[in-house]
Amino acid sequence: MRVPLPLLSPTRAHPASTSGSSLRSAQTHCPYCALQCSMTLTPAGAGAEVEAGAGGLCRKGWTSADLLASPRRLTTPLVRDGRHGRLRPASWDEALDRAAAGFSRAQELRGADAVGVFGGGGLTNEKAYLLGKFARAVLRTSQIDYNGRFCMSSAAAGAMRAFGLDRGMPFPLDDVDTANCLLLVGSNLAETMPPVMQRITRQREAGGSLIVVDPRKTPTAAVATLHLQAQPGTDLMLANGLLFLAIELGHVDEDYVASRTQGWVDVRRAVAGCWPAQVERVTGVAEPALREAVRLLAEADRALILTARGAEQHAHGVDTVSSFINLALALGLAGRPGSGWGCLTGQGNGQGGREHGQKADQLPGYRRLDDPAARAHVAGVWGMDADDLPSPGRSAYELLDALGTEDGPSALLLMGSNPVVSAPRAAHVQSRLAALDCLVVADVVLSETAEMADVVLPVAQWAEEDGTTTDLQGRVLLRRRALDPPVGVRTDLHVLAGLAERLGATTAFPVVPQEAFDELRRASAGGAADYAGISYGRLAAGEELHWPCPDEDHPGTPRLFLDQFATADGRARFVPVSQPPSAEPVDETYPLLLTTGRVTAQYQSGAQTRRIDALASTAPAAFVELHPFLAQRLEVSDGERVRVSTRRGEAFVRARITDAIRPDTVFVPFHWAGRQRANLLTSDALDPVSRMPAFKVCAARIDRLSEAAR
Ligand SMILES: Nc1nc2c(c(=O)[nH]1)N[C@H]1C(S)=C(S)[C@@H](COP(=O)(O)OP(=O)(O)OC[C@H]3O[C@@H](n4cnc5c(=O)[nH]c(N)nc54)[C@H](O)[C@@H]3O)O[C@H]1N2
Ligand SMILES: Nc1nc2c(c(=O)[nH]1)N[C@H]1C(S)=C(S)[C@@H](COP(=O)(O)OP(=O)(O)OC[C@H]3O[C@@H](n4cnc5c(=O)[nH]c(N)nc54)[C@H](O)[C@@H]3O)O[C@H]1N2
Ligand code: SF4
Ligand SMILES: [Mo]
Repeated sequence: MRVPLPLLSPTRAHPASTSGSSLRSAQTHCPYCALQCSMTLTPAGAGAEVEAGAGGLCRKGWTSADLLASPRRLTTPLVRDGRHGRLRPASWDEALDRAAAGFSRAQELRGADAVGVFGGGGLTNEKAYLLGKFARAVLRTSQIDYNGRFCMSSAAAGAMRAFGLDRGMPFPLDDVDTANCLLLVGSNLAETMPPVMQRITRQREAGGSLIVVDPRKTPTAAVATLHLQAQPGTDLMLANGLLFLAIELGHVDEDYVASRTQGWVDVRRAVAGCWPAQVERVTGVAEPALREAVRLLAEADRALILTARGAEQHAHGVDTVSSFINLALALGLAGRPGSGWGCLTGQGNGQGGREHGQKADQLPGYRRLDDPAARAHVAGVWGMDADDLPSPGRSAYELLDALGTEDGPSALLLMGSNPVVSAPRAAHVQSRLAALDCLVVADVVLSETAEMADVVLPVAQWAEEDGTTTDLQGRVLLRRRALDPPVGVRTDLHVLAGLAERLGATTAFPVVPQEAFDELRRASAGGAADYAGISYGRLAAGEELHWPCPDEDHPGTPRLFLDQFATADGRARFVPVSQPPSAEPVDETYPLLLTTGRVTAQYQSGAQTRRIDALASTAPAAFVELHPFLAQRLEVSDGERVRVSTRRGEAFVRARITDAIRPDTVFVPFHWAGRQRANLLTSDALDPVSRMPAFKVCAARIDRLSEAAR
């Protein structure tokens, strides 16, 4: 039974958003991707100057400070009067009161699950942890998930079932430099993590080979030893075909398979039909290239197989990940220093953000919400009864899809995502958001999703607050505050504390990041992702700490699985998988394969990077890449505006003709809003295990527009 929430008092004192001026040079990390490049930030004028750390920066990192003093950021809360009123400036008290009242009303009418929470993998560990705590301990709702479901979930599920643990790279990034063979599957590192290309240059100069699997000849594929230009959605067949050849050519590491794994016989049987000719027919990759790939992998002393979103964002993404892990296990790579399988985590805190309780089925420390011991531990830290913790809820897309329906949430708190642009089947998601009685968005800018909100809360940016992130290799990093947020802006921690107080929370919501982190350490202690031994003090002193790190004397764990895997018997699990039929086959009406992804100068939904002039001028608009043969058949010329349509809807973008793409495939980047949105087109087919949407392939068509509309 839910206890009615207390009435709200209209005004109350609040901690100020700034605590006196403290301008100083600070060591920090880039706000964007999971590489978390280091930088020094020095306050200058109203903003700050960026100096690159040793690894360098891409142009998003160089320009990241431009949004700090930008007039395009939010500096005052906004509220909407009535359903159809306009957003108008409001005080923090009015905005937080409105938000809390909206949540209380929804729960009084329809119970705890009437309020949903949607988080993001860009949030610091402290924020992700407290957002999960807010959902479970204050709202007591089961309806929380986050955008990492769109990003990391298939790789995470694949790693869990093979190794019993999910840390994107179970080895240090430095291993890339020394790999004799590097297989990149569906990763365009040259555009999505440009500084890593320096490592690949070193790797190549030392005689290493690079194999890239991508339907496009990306800048990454362009420097490869071998580019396998497979059809989108066929990576699983490709991996099984490589394993078939590895068996045929005698490259299986039998000793390793016998001593460190389980389930080999079933996998060997599962790939028995994956003859090169069959693989070529499905993937489009010719037999000699398959043989060459196996040779390069098998002859390497140290070989790495890394998957990214191209392989994972499919309706069978988990099985695809399993197929590459199977290959890595058969070759004896996983858990051997310098070799292995890993996934290239994407968002700034894509790793930490998936460990501390934003996920529908999860408690901090990568614990499971359905595990009684985990519930008891975390409830103890939160000072509540374990029976009062909710059960697992809906996954991200299913949560968005349920908003405003009979049994879905009627109110939503959204922090760190812009689903109007980034969710699959975006027009439908937009209509679900519009059906809410109360949408509360905390953001640094008025994103397309914030524009729809009833309450908008303007929050501080990375350089204006302390916090930790966990990078793609599982290393925890400290971002130090360099400058004060503008007047009128508060931190996400203040937002959560302000809402928790208004909703009568009986458990603490620290607003000092270090205190939040210390609580997270206790909550994660003993869990898979154990942060107990990691402290602000150790990080500030320059220690390189990878989780698990169970106590303050522990050096952290840069390499996992050296002696055993995290399964009950210490052995890795082979999982037999086979290529399923396409979730959406092409037909006469939709004869092309549409895939989506990224460009260097824009980040994600573009909410931040479209507001940075230097980036917006480099990459001002969406486009569709099409092969010259296709362009000729459609009589489309370069630069012409065309209509791209799928069973979900249509988008209008300019044609970019390039022979870097397969003739049967077209590519649209997803960073833009309105009618240029790639996600007006994408399908909501979900992976049955991870609930990852199939962003990377659906059936599409391209049409010319009337002359006047081009
Ligand atoms: N510039 C920039 N960098 C970013 C980001 C950004 O938005 N902009 N976002 C960050 C985040 S959150 C993430 S998750 C990472 C993503 O990093 P990546 O995974 O490298 O990025 P994507 O462009 O989504 O996809 C990579 C490649 O997959 C290919 N691909 C498409 N379909 C398939 C397929 O079926 N199989 C295979 N093998 N390949 C396919 C595409 O052609 C594309 O080149 O980037 C991070 N870095
Ligand atoms: N078609 C297609 N769609 C995709 C993908 C694809 O490849 N193709 N990739 C998917 C992937 S991998 C991802 S990760 C998602 C990402 O897509 P989104 O979840 O939309 O990610 P962002 O654009 O980074 O959104 C972050 C929002 O939070 C705000 N923000 C930034 N920092 C903070 C903060 O500290 N606090 C708060 N409160 N707000 C903050 C930003 O201004 C922005 O509005 O997109 C997915 N969508
Ligand atoms: S590679 Fe990623 S972390 Fe590094 S500067 Fe670019 S966006 Fe920032
Ligand atoms: Mo991502």
